[in-house]
Amino acid sequence: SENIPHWLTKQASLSPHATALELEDGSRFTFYELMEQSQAFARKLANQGVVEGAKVGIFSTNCKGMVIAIHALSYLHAVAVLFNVRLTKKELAFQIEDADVAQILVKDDLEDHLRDMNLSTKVTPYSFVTKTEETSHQLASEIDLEDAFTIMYTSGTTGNPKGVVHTYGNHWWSATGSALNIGIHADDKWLAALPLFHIGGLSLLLKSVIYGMPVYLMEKFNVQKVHYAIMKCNVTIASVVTVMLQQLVDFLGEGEYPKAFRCMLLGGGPAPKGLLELSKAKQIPVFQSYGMTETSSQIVTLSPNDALRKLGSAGKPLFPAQLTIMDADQGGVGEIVVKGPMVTRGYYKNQYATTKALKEGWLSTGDLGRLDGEGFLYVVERRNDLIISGGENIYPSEIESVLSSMNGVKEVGVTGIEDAKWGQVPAAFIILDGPPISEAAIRQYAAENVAAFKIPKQIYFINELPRNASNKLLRNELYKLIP
Ligand code: S0N
Ligand code: AMP
Ligand code: MG
Ligand code: MG
Ligand code: MG
Repeated sequence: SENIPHWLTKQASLSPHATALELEDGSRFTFYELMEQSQAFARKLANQGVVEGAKVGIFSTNCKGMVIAIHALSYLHAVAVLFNVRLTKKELAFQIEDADVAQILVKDDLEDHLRDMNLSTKVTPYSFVTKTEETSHQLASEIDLEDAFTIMYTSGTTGNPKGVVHTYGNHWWSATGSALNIGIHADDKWLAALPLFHIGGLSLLLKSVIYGMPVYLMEKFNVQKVHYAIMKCNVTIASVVTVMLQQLVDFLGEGEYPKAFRCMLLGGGPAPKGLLELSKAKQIPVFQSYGMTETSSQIVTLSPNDALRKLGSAGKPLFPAQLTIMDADQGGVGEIVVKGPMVTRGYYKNQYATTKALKEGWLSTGDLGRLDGEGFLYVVERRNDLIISGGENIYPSEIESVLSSMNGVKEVGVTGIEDAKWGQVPAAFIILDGPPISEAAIRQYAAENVAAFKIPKQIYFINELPRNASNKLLRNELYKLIP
């Protein structure tokens, strides 16, 4: 084991009066207050039956209660399983079962949503925990960097989603690696408009505790509100996905952000070159990055010094990380393989997937890329035909298998098509083997099975799917079938 002091207790001792959290209503909480409230919540959770090592689900949009719940679980050495609130009942039920979730903490206003799902797992609203009496439970004073802290689900080409396990050490090194690139300034304030249930959001919350830096927490992204936070609330760094940056750039118009705003950390998917050029023209300090749930957020980032010179590159691996391109073709393009202490040790209870992805600490990302002469990474193609819509992942194979299971549907091919707002959206190409089915019926069936952002935006009824000699579906030729 490799123990350090509990990070929130430590920060509350180092900078008790410093602001940890600032909310949209202007309220602020210091590290000392955050520690006290998280510890109290932990003692109440202990009374609610949360034991060491328990997997506790969190179903929540961003709010103070979510922040406290996350820290409270660390005081109990419990593991937080963070759910995407956009999931359908089926998707959620799978993750709950797979992660051995003992109970789910839910933001009060989402409780009905979960109740409607009629899950068999105990569901506890934040306010119910708050009303519980505290036990005199012994809380963790140390963190073991090798212990698991969070689990987040990610899909794959085939089969079911996998629970990516993050240790405390993964988060610690992710925060450290980022600081060694972006730096830590005394006046920093990091804007959280990304959901905390994805790693891009969660990672900045943990940076706050590790750096002693305030987070400006937003319940959900809203272009006016983010613009306001950057212009008026002394935010110096913001994490965004492409669709957010696009809206911000449009909203900024001829204006300019304050000089103190020093980093727009862009991640979660590709960024169109035009958007990067536009951002450059407006002097928005965009830091492109490459990362994934498995790498506990960015693992490659373009530093400010190189940002303009290397537009379109995702940068260089962070200080603690290594990167190589495997089986490169003549143009130097091959699979991106990464290693570092921020890389997950594996998928929850899934040795098969873990062994397949990780070899001696090297993670096969499945993404294709190349390095230029100076070692800058260019991501060329995403893994497994992955579609990224507004920062959310969609695997064509998942939609294909869902739609194929519909009565009267014979075969399905799904591919991403360009979308002005979301970057990409899924389109389905369907062969029927019975009477005609309406598009609405197909969308309805999809809606029962998969999150709304995965429902095909375009549906085409066709007679034949493009396949190669060995009958493999050629997804990148599907677009040719669009009439
Ligand atoms: C873009 C967001 C905010 C859009 O959601 P919004 O506006 O809140 O939508 P709603 O009002 O809830 O719904 C309105 C309609 O829009 C549909 N919809 C919502 N989202 C999507 C979507 N993504 N694609 C398609 N449709 C969508 C709804 O279904 C609804 O439709 P109807 O009315 O028909 O039901 C939201 O999508 C969002 O928050 N996206 C970002 C998610 C995210 O965090 N992605 C990143 C994941 N990856 C990582 O975390 C790893 C990389 C990383 O760590 C990182 C990433 C970014 C920056 C920094 C880092 C880092 O390294 O630190
Ligand atoms: P997630 O685990 O949901 O964050 O998804 C990570 C995936 O997003 C990666 O495996 C890539 O396919 C894609 N991705 C992340 N960063 C970039 C980037 N800079 N350019 C292209 N694709 C990216
Ligand atoms: Mg994912
Ligand atoms: Mg995702
Ligand atoms: Mg089904």
